Amino acid sequence: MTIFVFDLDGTLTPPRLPMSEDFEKFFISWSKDKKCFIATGSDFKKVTEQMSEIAMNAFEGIYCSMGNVLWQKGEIIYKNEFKADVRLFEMLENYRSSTNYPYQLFDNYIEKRDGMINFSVLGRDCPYHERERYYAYDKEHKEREKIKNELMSFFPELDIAIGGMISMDITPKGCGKEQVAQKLREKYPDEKIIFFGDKTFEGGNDYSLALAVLELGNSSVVQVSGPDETKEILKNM
Ligand code: M1P
Repeated sequence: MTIFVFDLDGTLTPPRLPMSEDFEKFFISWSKDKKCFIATGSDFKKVTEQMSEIAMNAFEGIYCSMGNVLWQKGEIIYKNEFKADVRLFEMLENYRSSTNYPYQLFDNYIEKRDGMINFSVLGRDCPYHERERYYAYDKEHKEREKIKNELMSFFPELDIAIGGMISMDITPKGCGKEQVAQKLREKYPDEKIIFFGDKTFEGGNDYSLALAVLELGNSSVVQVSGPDETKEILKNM
């Protein structure tokens, strides 16, 4: 049997938006005789906002917060802790207060999740159009990349992944998405593992997991442009 692993935002759903009804319906029926997992940077609450309970139940397990928590059928199987250095928080506060971003900022800019921190200069409590505005600003000014590079030189023991549109995911080294590959291989020593992600290229937040999956052997990675392409590929499998 093949093990299918899916990133969430940009792969099964548009970023931070619900899975389409059509895709949910298709997926529930397609996955009936298969073993599927999600591997996402988001926490479980966000997954529940983007997917119906029936669709979530189509997955054998949901690795949240970069694989730092595993949910199975509504129960936590394990979770990791991350006690970050106080100087990290000071620097994050400083990036927030000294940003040159010229528009409104929102609350929830340092979100502590199990085993990781999500940091967004803009703040996670922003409406969707503000995400798009920050994303365009960041593309031009590379604010997140600059912050990431600076933080990595101060804290070499950390990993930082710029995954979505407005934020970055901070974890101890080795506790990023890549940890999901080993955990799956322990569970399924002989099965083929296929990972679907929209950012499996260098610099993307699926890259570390894509590399780790390929290193396992008897595995492959599928780069997709979005949920529509994921669905098309699954249809033909
Ligand atoms: O799944 C990709 C990313 O989605 C969100 O990113 P953003 O809010 O920046 O679009 C976050 O949940 C992030 O943790 C996650 O990696």
